[in-house]
Amino acid sequence: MSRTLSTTPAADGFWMPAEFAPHAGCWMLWPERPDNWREGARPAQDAFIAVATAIARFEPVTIGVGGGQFEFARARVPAHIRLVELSSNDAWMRDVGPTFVVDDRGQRRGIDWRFNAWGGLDGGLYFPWDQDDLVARKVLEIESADRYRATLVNEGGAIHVDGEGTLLLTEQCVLNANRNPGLSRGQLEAEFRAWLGARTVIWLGEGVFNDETDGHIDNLACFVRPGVVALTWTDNRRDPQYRISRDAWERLHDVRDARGRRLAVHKLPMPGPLRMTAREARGIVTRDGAKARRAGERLAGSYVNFYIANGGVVVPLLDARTDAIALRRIAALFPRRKVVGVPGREILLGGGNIHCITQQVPATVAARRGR
Ligand code: KQY
Repeated sequence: MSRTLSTTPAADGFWMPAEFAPHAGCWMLWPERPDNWREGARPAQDAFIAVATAIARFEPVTIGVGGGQFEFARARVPAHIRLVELSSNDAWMRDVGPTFVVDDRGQRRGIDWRFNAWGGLDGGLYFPWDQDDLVARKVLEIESADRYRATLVNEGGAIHVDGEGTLLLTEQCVLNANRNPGLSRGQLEAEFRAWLGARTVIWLGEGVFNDETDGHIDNLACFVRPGVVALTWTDNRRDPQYRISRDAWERLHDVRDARGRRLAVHKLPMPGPLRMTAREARGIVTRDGAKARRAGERLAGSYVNFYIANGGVVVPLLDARTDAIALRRIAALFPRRKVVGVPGREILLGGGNIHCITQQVPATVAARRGR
């Protein structure tokens, strides 16, 4: 059973745990729309299967699949990965799925944010998005978790927390007039305190250059553990990413987190710059109501867009020139987890990466304590 609650998580003693805290599992969606994924989404489906298979080494994975492709997907996805029929407009579970919150009595609930396809009719990426906006609710039904229907437009990729009261956001996305017009920075901070249990909000400026989500934090920077942040970085001062990452670096060095700590910031190399090839662009169907994809367009590739699983980190492989160094640095940041690289280019062509297509279900605090 999943009740819809009219309170907020913080008022009920719930907070969002960090991604690096133990998980009960992971949710994904099946990509199929031909106006976002080339060649009828076949290469993207292979990439999603590789991600799901890598994550399933560490924790149970469920993929939501539209009814029309259920049998086809079942024949291709390994049997130990659960498939459930679930309609959606595209396949970004991070953004359309619930953000789970827990309390210290062993309960788990979910926040169902309002979703507007990254900007609604003012720069959003497709129309309609009605099925996406139902995904979180359906996942919460299947998980038997109570639901908070948020008043805010938000996406899971726009927030990162350390689980100890610190929230990382970008101004470019969260203050964008195409999300919650009329709410000031202060009002948004108060909202996120109520929804996520955050006490300290750290604002970075812009997200990764040319990121079509209006600069999601999950492509730019993330917490590795409390007090430690990974940041996408380039030393090339002529690259537009340099100014963005430099600004983030300075802001991260100026702040204290919710526990009063200074942050240690670790740089991950930026791949590329990567661009969509003519062949890749030709494979995508152009349709009214969906963002057009063009040859030569710069892709917002980033190694920060990884998924932290129980005992593992699943990292997108994006550029043979930088993959090895990125994997080494990530392995050094997570000495107790196995780092697994999975080809990420096909996911990047759709506008995001591994973090964007996954959503963790945290273990409850009681489960973590073995109760
Ligand atoms: O950054 C994410 N969390 C999602 C990327 C969505 C791209 C939509 N085409």
